[in-house]
Amino acid sequence: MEWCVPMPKIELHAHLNGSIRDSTLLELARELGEKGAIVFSDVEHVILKSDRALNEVFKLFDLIHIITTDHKTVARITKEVIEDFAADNVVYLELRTTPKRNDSKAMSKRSYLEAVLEGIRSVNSVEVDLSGELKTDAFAHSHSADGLCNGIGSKIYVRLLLSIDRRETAEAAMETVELAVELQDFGVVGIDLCGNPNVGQWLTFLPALEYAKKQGIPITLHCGEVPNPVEIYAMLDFLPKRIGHACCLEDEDWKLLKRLEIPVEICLTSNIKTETIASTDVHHFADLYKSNHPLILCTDDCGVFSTSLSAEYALASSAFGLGKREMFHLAQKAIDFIFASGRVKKDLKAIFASAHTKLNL
Ligand code: 6MZ
Repeated sequence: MEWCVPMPKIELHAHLNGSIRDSTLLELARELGEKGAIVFSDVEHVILKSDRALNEVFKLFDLIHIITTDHKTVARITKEVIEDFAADNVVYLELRTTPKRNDSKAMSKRSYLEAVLEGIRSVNSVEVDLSGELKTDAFAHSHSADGLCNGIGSKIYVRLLLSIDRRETAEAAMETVELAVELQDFGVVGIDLCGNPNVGQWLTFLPALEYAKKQGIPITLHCGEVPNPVEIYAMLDFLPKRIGHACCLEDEDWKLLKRLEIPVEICLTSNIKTETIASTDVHHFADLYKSNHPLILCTDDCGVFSTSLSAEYALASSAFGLGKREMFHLAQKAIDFIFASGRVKKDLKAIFASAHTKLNL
């Protein structure tokens, strides 16, 4: 399905530390091994393995975080991840990451984010639009009409979602939301709640999430990755702008989700590799698509699950019998669910309109 690659695409659910190139992770792990901080031969096979159940994925993230959490590396992986999405013709990327404090590296949540922003600014293989949503910021690359004319591949809009990890405290969650409020001028457009769904309580994060809502920051929640009816109901009742996964909803939850028209970020490969969903044959994509429910195809962790957004489109196309035109329409529909401003939506509509003609659809 080579046609999935040239198609412009929108990525709304991608975790920074889940999207790292294997080659970079191996190189960094080898360096740490040489310094005696880890045993490289113990971690090499863990990095290269791509099928792992949900709980194992979070063990891998603990290892990845040991390898990546210093300022220089955070900037490097951010740059590479953006370059990789741009090379796959992703024209708008909402990249999410958990701001981390790491005292041994003199890292605060704020300095972690500064490193992420530095990584974005250092991308030079493609023009990056990181304009603030409130006013033009000092870090923004110029927004040129040329980028639009050149179309796909020459420019990528990058926005950030700050994630709250379910292992965090209420205070740490609040600190993340405060940073999101403060950094709206620097490309931060939303808040995400993520992490091991078997850890932590929804109520711990509610004050921070309510504060974000009050401040007008859009919120997306990892919802229903494991069966947890009480939490799933509470999450839907909170009225997030989007939810991720929605694998373990019950009949009543589906009804509520559809009535509330909450868009769902669908991560097919992730759900199948983590065994959250047995196969595409029983994946909820089919029912949501048939019901015309808002949904967006996403990668989740393209490094950890060895995928790409084009591969996710190809998989959906073959698994659900959708043709080139339907897939293009699905990609285009995602514009309605991005967290960036109306100006960006307008630009994206122009990019898709021009691609529609060019791709002969
Ligand atoms: C829930 C996930 C996830 O934030 O360090 N993360 N949370 N479900 C998933 N499905 C498989 N995949 C990734 O990126 C890594 C973090 O993203 C979350 C986890 O909290 C993980 O530690 P950052 O850039």
